[in-house]
Amino acid sequence: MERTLSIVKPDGVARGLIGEVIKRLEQNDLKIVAMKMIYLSLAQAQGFYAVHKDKPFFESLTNFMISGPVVVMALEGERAIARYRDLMGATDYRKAAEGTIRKDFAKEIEKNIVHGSDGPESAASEIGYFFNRLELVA
Ligand code: IDP
Ligand code: MG
Repeated sequence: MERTLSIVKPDGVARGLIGEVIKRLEQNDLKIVAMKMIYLSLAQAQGFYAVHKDKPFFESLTNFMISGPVVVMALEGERAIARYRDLMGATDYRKAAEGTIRKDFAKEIEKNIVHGSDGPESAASEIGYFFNRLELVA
């Protein structure tokens, strides 16, 4: 069993895609073990994306992430990290496989609907960034 962090980004929330994302998680045996809607501060968004702080898109990305509320979830399942990345599709929606969330809904490389952890270390630190142990069920 593995856990991973999922975020429905501000574009996904604004476009009414929370339910669509959750439906795909539930249909693919990714169990939601924690969930909340939050409005990130700039400092919180910068902290979350600290690994990208030297990238040219960092300022734009962090401002996008505070442009509206997000839905943050911790997911659990067999190979949850990789299986959720497969459901999301490639970062660039133009390169994402058919039937993935990003292929089906994203319109820009930055505004790509969802976030997902990229490995066991980032999953653990990202879940810990948003949830304490009491907030994780199961
Ligand atoms: P990921 O979300 O697929 O893991 P990362 O490389 O970790 O992709 O990038 C984090 C986020 O930064 C992406 O989801 C996207 O919103 C944004 N991003 C990544 N690359 C670019 C880019 O080249 N231009 C603008 N935004 C980007
Ligand atoms: Mg990433």
